[in-house]
Amino acid sequence: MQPQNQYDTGAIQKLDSAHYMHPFTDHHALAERGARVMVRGDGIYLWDSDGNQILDGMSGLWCVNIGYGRTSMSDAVYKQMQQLPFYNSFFNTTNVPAVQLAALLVEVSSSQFNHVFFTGSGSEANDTIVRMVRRYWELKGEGERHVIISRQNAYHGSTIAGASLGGMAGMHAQGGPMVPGIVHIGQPSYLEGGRGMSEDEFGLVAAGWLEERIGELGPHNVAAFIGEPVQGAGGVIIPPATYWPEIQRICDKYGILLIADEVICGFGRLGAWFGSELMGIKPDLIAFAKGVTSGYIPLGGVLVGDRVFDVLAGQGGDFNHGFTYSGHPVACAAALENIRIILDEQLVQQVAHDTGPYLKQQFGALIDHPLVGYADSCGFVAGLNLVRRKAAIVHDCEHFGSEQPAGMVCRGYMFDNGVIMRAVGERMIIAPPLVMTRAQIDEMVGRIRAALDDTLAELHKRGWM
Ligand code: PXG
Repeated sequence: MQPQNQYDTGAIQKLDSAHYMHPFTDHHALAERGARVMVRGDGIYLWDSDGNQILDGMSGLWCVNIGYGRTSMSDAVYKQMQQLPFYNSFFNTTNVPAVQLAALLVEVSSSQFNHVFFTGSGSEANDTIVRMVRRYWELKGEGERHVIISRQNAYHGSTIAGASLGGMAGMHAQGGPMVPGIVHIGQPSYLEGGRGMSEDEFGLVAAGWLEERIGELGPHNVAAFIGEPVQGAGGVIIPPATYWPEIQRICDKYGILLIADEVICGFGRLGAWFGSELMGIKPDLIAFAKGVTSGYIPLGGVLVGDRVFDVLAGQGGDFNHGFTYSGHPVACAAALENIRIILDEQLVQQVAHDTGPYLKQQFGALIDHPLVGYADSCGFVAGLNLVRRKAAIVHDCEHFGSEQPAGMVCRGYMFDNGVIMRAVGERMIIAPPLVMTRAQIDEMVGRIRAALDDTLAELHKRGWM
């Protein structure tokens, strides 16, 4: 344990705001407030430079699946750095960790996957997928099939193709024009679009938007559909059970490639190795990142189904695509150790059969709080909606006004109560480390409840309730 007072927080914050340009950040506001400086992690807890202990309900950024402070991870990385810190996979060369990891990923994924392409991040994985999908149809002699259908409020990354695939209005509004040939349909958000329907009815309606759009575009122009099994950054949007099987049926009907972006949902997050298994679909391509190394070292990639691989590796010659760090030996060594831990500790089964159902029960019980209008979870992602006035039918709940950012107020009280929970508008979301125990779930939910109480008192004081 390090001494708590060795950091000069003010000095670090000053230097931070002088030189460090942060992702997705209003630097004017950051300079005024100063950044929280994280200095240490162990298990499910973080410590900041002022010595505060915080329970990390977000696994870093949806990624530290095995928790912090795993010395076998640092050992694996150290050993690989000493042995061979880098070599590329171009020009007929390979390296042992990359080969072993590709084989292991094939083993833990479903049977259509026999090949893996490595990238450095989830965004690069999705960029790779755009190029793979379009190349696939060129090689099939159907080059006009280039349109990729995605969804509003999806998140697929921050590179130009990632942002274009994503459905975040705020991202499309900046740095355009976006990549052509990408269109968006509505998201399967029951809260947003399901008024007057059961969840299952709404799932079929939302999937039907795909078929409608294919009809408008002409099926011969459509290359693929991409979606996150559960939308993460968009606010943990858990689709009705009927949604994904219907999407699969529609893709099959028109011969369209199905892509699952599992950057968040992969590696046990939903209580299955990949979210697509849980949703009962058989994607042709899977984008992964985050949980593949639990974030200890950056790594991403694409699981390439046989349907696509057989064409790309057929008569077409080189697929002219790749990164310096594709198959980076140190990142692959980290992933191998991370997956060994997930397997040895049976974390996927634990989330599926023990802690996931327990989280559903304990987190779901927050619905009795006067601020909570809706709460749901899937494996180890969960969200609740803050409302001004509750109603028996969720669509009748009264919302806060646009000048009343209740989610941001609540997020502050979460920090003050020692738990990290994210706010997406009025929806408060978590994605805890998969190693979290039942007792730690109780502790987390207790802290969340205390923060909700503080938020309620504050909102009354402000006259927002
Ligand atoms: N796809 C999905 C589904 C993601 O969640 C990416 C792709 C991009 O991965 P990289 O490694 O390039 O960041 C992500 C990343 C948030 C948040 O606010 C979520 C992500 C990234 C940044 C912020 O929840 N997910």
